[in-house]
Amino acid sequence: MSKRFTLHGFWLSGPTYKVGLMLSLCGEDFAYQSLNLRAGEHKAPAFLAKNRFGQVPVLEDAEAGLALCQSAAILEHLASTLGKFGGAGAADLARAREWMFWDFDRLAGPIYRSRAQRFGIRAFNQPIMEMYWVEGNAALKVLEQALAASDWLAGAHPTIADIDVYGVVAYAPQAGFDLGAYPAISAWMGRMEALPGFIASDGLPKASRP
Ligand SMILES: N[C@@H](CCC(=O)N[C@@H](CS)C(=O)NCC(=O)O)C(=O)O
Repeated sequence: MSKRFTLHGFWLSGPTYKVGLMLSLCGEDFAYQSLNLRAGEHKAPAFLAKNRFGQVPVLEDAEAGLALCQSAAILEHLASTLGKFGGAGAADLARAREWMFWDFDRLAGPIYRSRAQRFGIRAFNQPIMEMYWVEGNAALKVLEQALAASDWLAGAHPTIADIDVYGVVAYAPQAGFDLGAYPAISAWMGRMEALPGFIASDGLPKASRP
């Protein structure tokens, strides 16, 4: 039987992981379409018809008749359509959205890009890498303070904010950031990893599956 959700992505992609993690935590089995980014499959007309921005991830929701891009927007769609991880009310959801916007504004850039440099995917010069180091640690400090005061980022339970931000922080060690200096973040990661259905950042399928 064909599945409701098809995730298009790449197993090393952090934004793809965020969506895979959300689906898995929601207990949703999903089809997976692996794209070869090196070969430029994400810029081919067939894929651009699904995502005009030419990026992974894309989530197709057959029931809603939608192909969605931008991981945070996808998380919000899943939270509302599945009724999970959207918070206990409008205030939690509003707070969760703040964290997701902050994530791509302050946290994801330094961490994803430092990791890409280490993996040889991007080549930044030394001053840029130093800037990412300063910015990444500044963002981690903000997160550390929030998580020292509260178990979860938005409300009393895990939400899409935690899933979104976890999908960046999980790569911090690969990017060269020492999470040992952030005890509240480390404890929160332990709570995330104990959630039923959790998958690790290397747990995305490496090949397509129906
Ligand atoms: N803000 C987007 C970022 C997506 C993104 O940067 N995807 C990368 C892979 S991790 C990509 O497709 N890069 C190829 C490109 O931008 O051409 C999201 O959260 O979905």
